[in-house]
Amino acid sequence: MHFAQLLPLFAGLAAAAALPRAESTVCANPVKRVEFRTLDATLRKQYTDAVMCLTTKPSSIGLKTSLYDDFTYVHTHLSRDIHYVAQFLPWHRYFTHLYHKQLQACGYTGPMVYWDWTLDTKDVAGSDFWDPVNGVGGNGGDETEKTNDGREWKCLVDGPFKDIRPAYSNLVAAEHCLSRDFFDGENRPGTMRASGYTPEVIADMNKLPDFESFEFRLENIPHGSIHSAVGGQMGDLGPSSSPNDPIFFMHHCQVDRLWTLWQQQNLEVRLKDYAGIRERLETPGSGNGTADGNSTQDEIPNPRAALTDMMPFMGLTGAEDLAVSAVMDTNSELLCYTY
Ligand SMILES: [Cu+2]
Repeated sequence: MHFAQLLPLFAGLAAAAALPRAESTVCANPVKRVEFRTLDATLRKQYTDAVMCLTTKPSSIGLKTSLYDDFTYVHTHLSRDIHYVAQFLPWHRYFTHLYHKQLQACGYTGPMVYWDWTLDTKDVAGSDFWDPVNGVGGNGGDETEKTNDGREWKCLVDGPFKDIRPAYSNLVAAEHCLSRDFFDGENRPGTMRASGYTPEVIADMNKLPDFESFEFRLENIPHGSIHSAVGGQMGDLGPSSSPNDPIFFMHHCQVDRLWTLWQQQNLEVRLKDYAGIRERLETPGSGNGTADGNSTQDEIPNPRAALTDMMPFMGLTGAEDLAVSAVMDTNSELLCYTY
């Protein structure tokens, strides 16, 4: 074969390498995810009905509790592996995707939905997102329930989810009412920490140049502000049973949307940009000790993340553990959605 004959091949390879996506792995018709409030009344009802349907289905991981509770159970048990580490974004991306699939199995025919909280920052507590009929229901009321892990929950008073009885509180089996407790750290509801997720804050975050700084900002500021502002189960910090509140998934869909939009600014680089801490090691003397018993007071650096890192899902809805690289691109055969 002459060198000249190889040239077109080389040229072809170079062009393929320059494309951010390999043709063969791109999905044909990515589904466009939308803001919850833009669903028409029929789809909105389908969505909330499908959430309720999850509470009537058996566990996918052999528990005595429902499929609904599986999501909380898995999230709580993996809490330390999936928060304040690089995996935070890809793990919750796939978790939300698995949830959407189960909603579909329960009759929901629309796309996964997000709650774009940047639309509500002028008056978060007064937002129509909380509408009892067209929204997700509002704040918890005066009625409370105590669980045997020492918590007291302000029960929801309205909305499509008010009768849900989550089975777990952190790692404890403790059935209780669904709860919210709007709080900004000083006042109830106060501003609901809106300064952490205004359009300006998000625009500023979008300028961050690399995954590690972007992930850190997104997880700690907007994501964390919403969790603590909504309170109740959403405010439940590690080991977190926050998926108890169905709005968890609309919140994480929005977090995933922001990551995707950030990736879209430079697909070629950002579909592969993944870095940060792989796992948070136990500090010596904090309980677990070191595996070899060779306890030392020296700082052990947290191991660094890589695209080949495997994400655990504990068999949730039959899912296998997955490499981070498998979910970097939402426009893939596996995920097949866009925003
Ligand atoms: Cu989480």
